[in-house]
Amino acid sequence: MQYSSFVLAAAAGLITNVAGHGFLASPPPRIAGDAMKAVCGNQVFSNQASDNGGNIQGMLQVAKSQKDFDPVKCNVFLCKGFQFADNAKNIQTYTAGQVVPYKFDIRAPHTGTANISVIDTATNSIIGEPLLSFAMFADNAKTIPEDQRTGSFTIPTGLESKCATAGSCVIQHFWDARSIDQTYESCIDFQMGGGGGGAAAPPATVTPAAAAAAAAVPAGNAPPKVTPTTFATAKKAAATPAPQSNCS
Ligand SMILES: *[C@@H]1O[C@H](CO)[C@@H](O)[C@H](O)[C@H]1NC(C)=O
Ligand SMILES: [Cu+2]
Repeated sequence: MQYSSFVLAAAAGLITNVAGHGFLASPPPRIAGDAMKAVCGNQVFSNQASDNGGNIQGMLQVAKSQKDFDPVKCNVFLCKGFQFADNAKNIQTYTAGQVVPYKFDIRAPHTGTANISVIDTATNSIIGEPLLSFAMFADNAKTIPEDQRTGSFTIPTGLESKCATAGSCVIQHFWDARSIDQTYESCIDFQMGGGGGGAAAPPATVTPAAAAAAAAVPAGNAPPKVTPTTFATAKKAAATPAPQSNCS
């Protein structure tokens, strides 16, 4: 009897542990907050606020019946819809050539691919090549190699003007576990700072109209555009019910 209640307790422990599968541990990632709640709705917000390791297919499942989910402003295909406005205290300042150590928390392995890339948030497209890319990531049949949890990436050159302002770009860890149809994204908010990283961009000539427009729409708060590929993924995700698994 004692033994079976132990087994039950252990099983219950596993069950409460199931939701979160992966998230960046450092540098401090973009997290859920009120701005996200406003565009993603209460249910999707709660889903991620209680467990930031959840996958975007799960978010879309939750969002389905929710009238307060705005699929454009809450673009789950970019940083899982987490908003720049909630993360002012997490902005990192980088220079070209800087080597940035990171830690990724694989809470439950699911075989897939992953990359770490600089993303233009206005278009949700990768700038240049991925900084790191894993052809096989979090293979649940193997011991996870340490370099999938802990590593570093190098800030490329050429970001000085495009990523000068926080919110314009993010560094996104993107883990796509096709084996289970779950995708995880975590983002680092950053801006390019002065220092040894190449010539600073010359001060731009700003017209009063442009300044007013910029003030009206802070960078990073503009609704991210959804690319055709992400649309295709969205349709597929919406059409395909999440498979039963030990972590749904
Ligand atoms: C890298 O991640 C992006 C999402 O940021 C994804 O769309 C793309 O297919 C990935 N590319 C590679 C080579 O893994
Ligand atoms: Cu999982």
